[in-house]
Amino acid sequence: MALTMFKKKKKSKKNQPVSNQSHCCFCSMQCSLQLVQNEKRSRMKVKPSHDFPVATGRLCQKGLNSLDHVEHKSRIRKPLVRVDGNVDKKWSTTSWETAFDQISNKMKELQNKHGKDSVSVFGGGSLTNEVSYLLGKFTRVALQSKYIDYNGRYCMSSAAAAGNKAFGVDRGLTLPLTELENARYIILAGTNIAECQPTMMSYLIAAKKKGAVIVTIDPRNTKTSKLADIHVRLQPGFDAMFVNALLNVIVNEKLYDELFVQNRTNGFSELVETVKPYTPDVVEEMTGILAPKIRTIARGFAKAKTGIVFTARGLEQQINGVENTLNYINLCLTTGKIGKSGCGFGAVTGQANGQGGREHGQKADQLPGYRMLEDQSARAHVAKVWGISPSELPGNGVSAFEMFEKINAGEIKAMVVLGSNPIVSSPNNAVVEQALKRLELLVVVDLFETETAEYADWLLPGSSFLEAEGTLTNLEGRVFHRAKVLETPNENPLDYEIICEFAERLGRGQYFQYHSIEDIFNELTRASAGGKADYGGMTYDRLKEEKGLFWPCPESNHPGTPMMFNNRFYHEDGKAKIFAIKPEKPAEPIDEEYPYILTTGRLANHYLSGAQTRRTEVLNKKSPIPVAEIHPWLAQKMGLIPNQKMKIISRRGSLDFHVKITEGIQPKTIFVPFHWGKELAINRITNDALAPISRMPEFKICAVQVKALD
Ligand SMILES: Nc1nc2c(c(=O)[nH]1)N[C@H]1C(S)=C(S)[C@@H](COP(=O)(O)OP(=O)(O)OC[C@H]3O[C@@H](n4cnc5c(=O)[nH]c(N)nc54)[C@H](O)[C@@H]3O)O[C@H]1N2
Ligand SMILES: Nc1nc2c(c(=O)[nH]1)N[C@H]1C(S)=C(S)[C@@H](COP(=O)(O)OP(=O)(O)OC[C@H]3O[C@@H](n4cnc5c(=O)[nH]c(N)nc54)[C@H](O)[C@@H]3O)O[C@H]1N2
Ligand code: SF4
Ligand SMILES: [Mo]
Repeated sequence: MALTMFKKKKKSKKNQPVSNQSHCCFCSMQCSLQLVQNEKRSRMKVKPSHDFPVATGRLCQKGLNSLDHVEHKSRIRKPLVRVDGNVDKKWSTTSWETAFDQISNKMKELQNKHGKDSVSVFGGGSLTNEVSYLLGKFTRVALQSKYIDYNGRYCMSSAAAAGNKAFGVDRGLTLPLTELENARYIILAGTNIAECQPTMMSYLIAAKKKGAVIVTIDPRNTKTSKLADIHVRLQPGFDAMFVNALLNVIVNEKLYDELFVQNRTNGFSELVETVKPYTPDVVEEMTGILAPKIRTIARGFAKAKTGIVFTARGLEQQINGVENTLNYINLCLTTGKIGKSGCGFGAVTGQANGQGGREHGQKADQLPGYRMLEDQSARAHVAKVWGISPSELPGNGVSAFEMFEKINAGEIKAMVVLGSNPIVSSPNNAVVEQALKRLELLVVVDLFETETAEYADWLLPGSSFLEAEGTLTNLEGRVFHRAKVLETPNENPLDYEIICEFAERLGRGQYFQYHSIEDIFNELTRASAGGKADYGGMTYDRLKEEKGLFWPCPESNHPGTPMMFNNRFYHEDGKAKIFAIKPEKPAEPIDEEYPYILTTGRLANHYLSGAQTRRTEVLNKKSPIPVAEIHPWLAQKMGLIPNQKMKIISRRGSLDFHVKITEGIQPKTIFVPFHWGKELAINRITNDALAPISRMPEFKICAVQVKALD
């Protein structure tokens, strides 16, 4: 059988606009970069660019080195299949034709035997809007399966749930970054911007120069907290209680904005009751955070003319992450600091397209434009755009981690992983390992043989950010166009072409007739039109000319919406909801047997599962292995001396680490970065307890024992 779709298109591809302008593939800042010829070595080189309004002319070290992994010798350049069905874990190269044929036949065979839902898809937040959208459509229309979810579940799901509950919509930042310098008080909770969105620091520095007070809240002294006027070093898991103390002061001292509360919110009276017991003195007793410090922050924020609160994964990746986030939102809602210049709330999105990736149907319960899969009118709208009957659309699937549980339960037999490395990034990853081994068909589409791909039956070459044109949505909600700069190695098909080809082979090609990536975007805008994340008024031409547009942008003459909630929130009555939060314990509180708290997170030099940055020499040299950060008090208690290794033991297993002893961490807390695989993967021992609403795993808290090693 001849290759159906992409071959044809390859031939008709003419005058593809060539650009040397792109955007970094790593974090949600999406800084612009340019590829220039390096005269000495006749190689290309990355330089900052002035082609984008955000962080103009700036790149951090990850961006500057982002070409390295693209050109890396270990890039997968041809489709690979296991020799003799995986016995020795050896690969052999094969043709695309064979790969498409054999994989789609296996999918059909499994679906005939076990039902449509036996084949699943696991996507990612680095993918363009178009590929994210297409993965959702592919799962529901070509596979006709309900099982799709993606790595953003591990990332933004608690923030998304909180945004939806409080505001009626989830847009990470409710304001553009340029508003930071208009803020006079900035609270940064569980967000290490200096390492995770480094080029945002210039906005914070500008705010500080104009007189803003900056408060950071983190169990560690971070590179971000260096910029802070006040740093609150709390034990992981105590955010909700700490914020209740702030709200207690705001209520008791009548520092709230009465008019705003009355006209634009519901739920204030419950909050007043709930925060009553959490006086600064009581909370000092329970958390060690001094009462005067609590009062200073509460008064400072409430009385400031303008103020902004940002949160990130520190307090979101917990089983109480939704509630933690809601409480920080309460600071903005009670003081009227939202919907006007210099004010707002932001959950700082993480991945390159972490924002767009969660809007267009990669989530188990969502359709494009944030429509809900089980809402009848949403189904009708999207089915019409897709040319199918609403009854053909499957219902809700399950969250990312739960898909692995479904594999272990025998319900899911096959998985396509495109844009994630879940054995490194999922909690309690023994569950994932068991699942990957159990799958009858695992297809990984990636640039590299990742730790996850080691379990795959098929490994197909994925396209890098420099090769794939498309749109992405940055942390502000700004949708922009990223041009193609390089061809894929061996003229391999792009991710979207691979997906379309599978659809064709599954007999559903009629629904995937695109001539370019722009075609997919145009369909996405129609599918999202009328939804909350409305891209209806966007076109490639507009995105290119206007250097991006903020959603919602419903009409072709609509200017986009940089600042949210100026006049109304997204709930039916136009008001925001204040949720009174009673602080709850983590899934695994510390006890006598497991007396310390393990928390996990990031380093400036590595990105997520490390698939890309561990292959980037300059970065990997700086951070070659994970090092556990501990307080001198804990080191002394263990009898640990510098250069000695330690063992960290959780209820799920144990791992050995080199140690960094630092005053800059809450004494009972241990911090370990998660960018490594196998015996260096901290996710071997993290807790897979999931938040009830968002299904977010508790990456940030688990109880551990520690031991100094000889
Ligand atoms: N260099 C680099 N940059 C990245 C990434 C990367 O891997 N590397 N990943 C990107 C992605 S996908 C994401 S989601 C973002 C994540 O960005 P962040 O959320 O900022 O990163 P983390 O290091 O996971 O966590 C932030 C902080 O939370 C603190 N913390 C832990 N427990 C608690 C708690 O209970 N309460 C509070 N208040 N703080 C706590 C940690 O000490 C840590 O400093 O970064 C993005 N940018
Ligand atoms: N313990 C602990 N675990 C965590 C977290 C934590 O704080 N602590 N944070 C969680 C968070 S916030 C996140 S976002 C997850 C992320 O975790 P992962 O999903 O594992 O993240 P990545 O390493 O970005 O994996 C992306 C993979 O896709 C490939 N890739 C990149 N771009 C493309 C593309 O365009 N096409 C194709 N085909 N492939 C591509 C890369 O090579 C890489 O292998 O980790 C989560 N896990
Ligand atoms: S700040 Fe983020 S987007 Fe910008 S260069 Fe660094 S990693 Fe890339
Ligand atoms: Mo993330």
